[in-house]
Amino acid sequence: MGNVITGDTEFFKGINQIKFEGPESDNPLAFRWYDENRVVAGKTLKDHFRFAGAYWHSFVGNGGDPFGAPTHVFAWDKKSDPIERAKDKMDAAFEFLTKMNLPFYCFHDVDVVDYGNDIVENERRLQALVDHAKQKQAASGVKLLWGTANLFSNPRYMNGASTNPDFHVLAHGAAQVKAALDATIALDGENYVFWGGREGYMTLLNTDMKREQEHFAKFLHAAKDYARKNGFKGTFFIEPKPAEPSKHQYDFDCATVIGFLNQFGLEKDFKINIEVNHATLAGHTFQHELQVAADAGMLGSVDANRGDYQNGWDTDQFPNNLNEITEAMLIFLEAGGLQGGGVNFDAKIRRNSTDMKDLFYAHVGGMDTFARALITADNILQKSDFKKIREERYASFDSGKGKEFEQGKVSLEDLRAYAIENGEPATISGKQEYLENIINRYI
Ligand code: XLS
Ligand code: NI
Ligand code: NI
Repeated sequence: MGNVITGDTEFFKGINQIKFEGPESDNPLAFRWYDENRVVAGKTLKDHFRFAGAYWHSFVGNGGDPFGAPTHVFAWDKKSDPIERAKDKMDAAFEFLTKMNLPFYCFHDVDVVDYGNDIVENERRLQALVDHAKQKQAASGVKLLWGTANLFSNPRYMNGASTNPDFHVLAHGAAQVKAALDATIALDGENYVFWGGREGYMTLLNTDMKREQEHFAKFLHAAKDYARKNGFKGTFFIEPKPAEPSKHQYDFDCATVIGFLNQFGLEKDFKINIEVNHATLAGHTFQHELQVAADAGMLGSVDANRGDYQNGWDTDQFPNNLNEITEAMLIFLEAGGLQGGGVNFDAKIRRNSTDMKDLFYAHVGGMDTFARALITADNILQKSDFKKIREERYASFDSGKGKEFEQGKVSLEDLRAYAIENGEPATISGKQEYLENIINRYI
């Protein structure tokens, strides 16, 4: 555990560093499962997860919604000078991260400091905060998991950034990405994310989809080439989401993104950042998306949150569904974990969660959910017959004609002959309920 780092003011007064106390603890501000030093499947929980706090939800998001004004009024959001205000916010962020024992953080450029419409002035502001962040990182040991540029909030991006029909807007997006990459590199950021909220369309009536996607690829190549030229060794992540704010987003889901990366020669530098609630919006489960990415060798990072069964949008609630996360951790462990990334809490406390402590409860719950799920998944893999049952379903491909088929040695005529020779197949149970019970038994 590192030290708590505060600035001149302590923003989260009366809250000490969150410690592991074990499952018997009644302390709501203690971990019951997340013991960062506990070794599971050969690695500490700290190293498995590389948990990160998300700047935008925790220190910028203010509880405002389309129907009402902000409900979260922050003490670090008071000063009139944008750089001084941003420094207070960063002091608060590092106080929270270190009290929460989060080893990483993630940001968009505009989360760190407010941007106007003057590119050079924006670069100056971001640079000032990079200098401040360097000191904070050095003092605390907290690291930057990934940086990104917000290419969706400013009105100029209403028709997209890299996929905007107007080249002039695309160039503004590029200027912003350049500065965000410079900041990420200066802060030893381990990865860089592209989430294309407006890289898509509202209607095909005014959209040349093929051309826009080609521009998207060119843009990503330019960003990648610039970063590599300037010493960035980390991984680029694409974060899929099917819709919202665009009606249709080009990075719809993992399978779509993998196809795109392969088509445009980006597959060596890019992997995927999977968000739980985006998976469900795409009509998949989180587990499905993890498996698709893992099978392609592209399981890079995770944005942790959860959706709401009643809603068709990104509610970004904190993870607390043990069943869902345990199933996900089975895939995570079998894939050998994440490639370069970590588990970033892209989640926000509710509009009516207005105590300073609520942000801590939220992260305690999320970190404990992942820890408990990973421990459970490891037990399932070690002690139950879960893997054996799955393997046995495919036993007919382990020898004889089945094996030859996998080796590409069997023709369609051979298959017909085999079917005739062996008659009608016996029914074989998939044992779904049995397997579901295993999950609950080990939780
Ligand atoms: C929005 C996305 C966003 C990305 C970063 O739905 O999840 O927060 O993670 O731009
Ligand atoms: Ni996200
Ligand atoms: Ni999201």
